[in-house]
Amino acid sequence: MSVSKGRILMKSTLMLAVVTEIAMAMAAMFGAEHADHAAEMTTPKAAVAVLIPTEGNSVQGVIRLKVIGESLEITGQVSGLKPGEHGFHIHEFGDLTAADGTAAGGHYNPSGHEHGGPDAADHHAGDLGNITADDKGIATVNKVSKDLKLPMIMGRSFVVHAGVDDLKSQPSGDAGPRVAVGVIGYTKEAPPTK
Ligand SMILES: [Cu+2]
Ligand SMILES: [Zn+2]
Repeated sequence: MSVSKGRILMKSTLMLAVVTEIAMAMAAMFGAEHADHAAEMTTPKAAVAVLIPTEGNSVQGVIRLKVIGESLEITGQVSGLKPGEHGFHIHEFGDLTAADGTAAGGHYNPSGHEHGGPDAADHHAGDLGNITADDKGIATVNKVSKDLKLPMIMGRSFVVHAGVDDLKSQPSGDAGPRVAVGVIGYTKEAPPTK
């Protein structure tokens, strides 16, 4: 190898080292930026679920979730119901592939409690009790949960039942078939509800 060729080789090796260092520094910068974005994505402030009827039903609605301090506000409207009370829960999966809504799984219950009313000492995190439909079949939802944190339930689902949740039968309050289901998804800040 000639002297000049050796120099060029050394120079280019040096260049490569410098370029590599710059690339690594940039990657670290972008990496940090991505990490920030990831943190943003995992701390949602608002969410929405569009309820669609299960097979043979015409129940539908929109439920909005909004973080207010340490609580989670759950508001919305559900229509197409039989007048009276209907079990209303967050179920484990955001899977709507079954026509009868059963792919949504059981009540969201991360801490292994028994089923109960939302104010009972022992209840599933997803137990929201009942919603009440008026004589037009419309239920206005207005609940506040102190146990549920929005990041825990993103991608899970709301389920509305044909019957009343008795707040005590195991494992799900004997609320009957599922008449509507909706997956909880990210949204912009929810509009004012009051
Ligand atoms: Cu349910
Ligand atoms: Zn339950």
